[in-house]
Amino acid sequence: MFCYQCQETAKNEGCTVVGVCGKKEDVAKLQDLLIYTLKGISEIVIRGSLDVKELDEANKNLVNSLFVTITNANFDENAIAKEIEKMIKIRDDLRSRIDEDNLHDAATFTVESREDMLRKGSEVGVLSTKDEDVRSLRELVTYGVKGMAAYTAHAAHLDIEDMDIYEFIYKALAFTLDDTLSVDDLVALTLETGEHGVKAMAALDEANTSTYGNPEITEVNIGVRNNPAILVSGHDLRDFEQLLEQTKDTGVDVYTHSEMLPANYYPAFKKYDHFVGNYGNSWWKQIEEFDTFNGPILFTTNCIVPPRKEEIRQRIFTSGASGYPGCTHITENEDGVKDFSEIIEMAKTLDSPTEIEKGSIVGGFAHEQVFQLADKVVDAVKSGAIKKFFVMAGCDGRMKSREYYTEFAKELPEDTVILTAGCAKYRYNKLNLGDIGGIPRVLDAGQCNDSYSLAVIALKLKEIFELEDINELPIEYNIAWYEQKAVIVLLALLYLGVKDIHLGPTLPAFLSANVANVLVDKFGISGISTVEEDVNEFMAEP
Ligand code: FS2
Ligand code: SF4
Repeated sequence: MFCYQCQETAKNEGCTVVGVCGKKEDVAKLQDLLIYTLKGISEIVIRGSLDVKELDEANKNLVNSLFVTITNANFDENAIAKEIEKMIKIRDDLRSRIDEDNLHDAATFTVESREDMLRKGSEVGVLSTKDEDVRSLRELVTYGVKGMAAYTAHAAHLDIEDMDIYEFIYKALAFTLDDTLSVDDLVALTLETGEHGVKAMAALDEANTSTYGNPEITEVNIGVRNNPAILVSGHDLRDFEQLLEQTKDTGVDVYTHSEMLPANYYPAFKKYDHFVGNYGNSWWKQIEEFDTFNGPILFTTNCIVPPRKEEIRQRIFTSGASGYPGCTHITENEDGVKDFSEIIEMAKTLDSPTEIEKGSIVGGFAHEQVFQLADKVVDAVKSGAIKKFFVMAGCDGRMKSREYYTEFAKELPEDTVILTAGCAKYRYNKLNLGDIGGIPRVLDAGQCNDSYSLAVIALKLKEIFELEDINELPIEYNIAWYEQKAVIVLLALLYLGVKDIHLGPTLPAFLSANVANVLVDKFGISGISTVEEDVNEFMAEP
């Protein structure tokens, strides 16, 4: 196996024996084959000029399959093998509709058995592209597309779809098979990926806010009650809504974990009395926190950490693109409904959560809420009460090096405000950093996809202050990345013209030296240094 798609990749080079995430070799090979199959489908769609509006089944399965391969989403070898079989069937059906010869092997290969799949998977992985720079750009685009696909899948669950996004995904994946493209073509494709990343996040924002209302300032309870309960992790709000509905009047409470925390900010979910609040912290803390939660856990997406104890595994359920061997996977029926009764019945037999924290945290600062505070924010900037904003969106991770972000937040001067989104927030959202004239110093917009809100806020401020360039705003970017959704957020910011982003805790291993140089020269991207040096450097910027 060879995988270097996430920030925790072994030695910041690549996982070759087993993933640091726990991904086993066979799963890695099957994921590689799944991606290869999707590339084959994409070539058929592009070469055959198929109309994506007519490809509903292929579109939805395409984004789901991409999502399955995102870090920590799905560790279930059987589920991935089934996904490959399904996608090969879809591929062959699409191929029969077009009149094209000389298609790429990805569009025509056959496999008869699991051994065949594993053999083929080991031939078509990342290292099958020999040129280091081409490989780097192909993977950068592929990872961006994976993140885009995740957001597109969530939006589609709420019936919002933008055909441009599907069209682009087919094009981008087909291009990764094309040996005639130059490095410049691939750099251009990278920016186009960012452009469509903005569209994907906008579509998901529309889907979430039109269905559940605009997030609003919310004090989220982080303590517990004395009822049996279910913990929900991941990003899918539709699953969350269905679970809340099905747990009504059952005596079972519901809590969010990690990236589901922002569900607390949506008006539509506030009417459920049995929705108690958020339990615990970011994804990698689940090993201890699932232990003390006592009840069942529903993963609607990543990030799953392989459970060490059988007792915990029995309490984990997955849905959508997520999966783990030995855990029950809940599928939806023809009407799009998931039956969570098994989880609810299990919850009733288990203890209520053990308290690990008390009190509350504040969040809900997505674009509409911040616009309502715009006058206050603008006055604070004009008076000098707020000197700078720091966008610290992105992911958290288990490596010690991420303590940097807690220290960085602590060391920032008191006239600065952190704008955050994604699970990166858990590094500083309980520090009690105070407020500036009633504006909290940590403003959480929501999940990683709500980084879109931060971009919308920046564009609004640019308009209010009548600036030519988004980079003239007193906003600095110190982004923490982990998996591929952060890659699409980064590419989206680059597309929007944001310069001088600091990216950490390490730069991606999949950037070759030359590709990294392009990002440095064109966009001023850099890594992180020490907290002290970085705070001083950022504060010295005009
Ligand atoms: Fe965090 Fe994991 Fe949001 Fe990522 S919970 S690293 O999936 O997508 O962010
Ligand atoms: Fe390694 Fe990350 Fe790939 Fe897992 S997802 S195998 S940790 S690079």
